[in-house]
Amino acid sequence: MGVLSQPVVDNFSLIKTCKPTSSFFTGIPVIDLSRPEAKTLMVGACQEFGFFKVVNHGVPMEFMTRLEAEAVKFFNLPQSEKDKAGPPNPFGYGNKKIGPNGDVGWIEYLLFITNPEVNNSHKSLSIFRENPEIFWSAVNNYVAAVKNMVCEVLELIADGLKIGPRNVLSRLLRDERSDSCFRLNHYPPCPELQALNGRNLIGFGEHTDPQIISAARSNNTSGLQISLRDGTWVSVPPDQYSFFINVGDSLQVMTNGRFRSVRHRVLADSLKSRVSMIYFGGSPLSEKIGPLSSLMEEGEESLYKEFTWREYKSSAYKSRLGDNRLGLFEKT
Ligand code: GA4
Repeated sequence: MGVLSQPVVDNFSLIKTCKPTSSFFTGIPVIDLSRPEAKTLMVGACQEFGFFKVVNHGVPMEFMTRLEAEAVKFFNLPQSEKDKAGPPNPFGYGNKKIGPNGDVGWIEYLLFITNPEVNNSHKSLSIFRENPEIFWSAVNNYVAAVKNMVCEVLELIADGLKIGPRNVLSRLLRDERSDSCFRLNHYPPCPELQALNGRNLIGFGEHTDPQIISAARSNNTSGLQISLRDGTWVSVPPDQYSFFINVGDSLQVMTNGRFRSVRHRVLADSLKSRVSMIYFGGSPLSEKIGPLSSLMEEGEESLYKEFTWREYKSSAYKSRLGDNRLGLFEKT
C-alpha cells in the first residue's frame, strides 16, 4: 500500500508526545489456534499481559486486504468529503478528536456499531450513499469472520479456566443484542516528527478497552505499544497476517482480576501510514458484569461493585481516555 495523503495539520501542539522507546518486544505470546495447548497458553497470556497474538486464526486474508483497500479509499477522499461522515457521536468519522471529553491524537477513524438492530445510525452516513454496497460487504464479511474467531478464543479461554458452560463468555458476543463495535483507524505519517527532538507523537493515547475483548489487525506499520505489569511500555512488532487480542475491562471483572485489562497506545510514524481495524466485543447493555460464579473459589469475594454494561459504558463515555475507569467500580 502506498503512503496516504496527509490531512491538513492545523495544530498539533495539543497532541501529546512521549519519549522514544526501545526496539521491538519479543516476549508477546503467540498462540496457534490449531494447537491443543492453545487454551492453556491463552489463559497464561491473559493473566500476565492481557494481550497475545493469534495465528492460524481461520480469517481469510482476502477479507483483511479487501477491507484495508476500502479503508484506504475512504481515507484518501478529500477532507471535506470525509467530514460529511462525521462527527462521531458516537458513530461516524472522526479526525484527531477522540471521545467526547477533549482527547486528541494523530489519527482519523471511522467508528461503527456492529449490530445495526441496536442502532442503525451509520447506515445513513452520507459519504456511503453513492456506492455503499462494496464498502459494507467488506465490513460485514470481515466483522462476521473476526467475531467467530473471537468467540472461539473466548470458548478456549473458558476451557482453559476449566469453567462451563463453554459459551459462558462467547454467548454475550453472539447475542443479537450484543453491544459490540468496530473501528477503522488511519494514522497518517507525520514528517514533522523528525523535528520533535526524537520524541514520538501520540496517535491514540494510552487506555484500556471497556468491553470484554478486542481483536486488532493492522497493516505492516509499527506503532502499537502495550504496558507491562511493571509499567514499562514496549513496542509490538507489526504482523499484518495475525490478530492481536486485548483483554478488556469487562473480562478483568468477570475473572475477578485474574486477567489483566491491558493498557495500550499507538504512536505515529514519521514516514509510514498505519491502518488498523479493530473489533470490540461487548455484552448486551442490560447484562450484569460481575465475576463468573463458576470461577470463584469458596469464600472468594468480588473485587468490584455490581454494575451493568450500560452503567459501565455510560461512565466510560464521561471519562478521559487515559483514566482508570475500573477504579470507580472497585470495592474499597
Ligand atoms: C476505547 C476503546 C474503543 O476504541 C472505544 C473508544 C471510545 C471512542 O473512541 O469513542 C472511547 C474510549 C474507547 C474509552 C473512553 C471513552 C470512549 C473514547 C473515550 C474517551 C470505541 C470504546 O468503546 O471505548
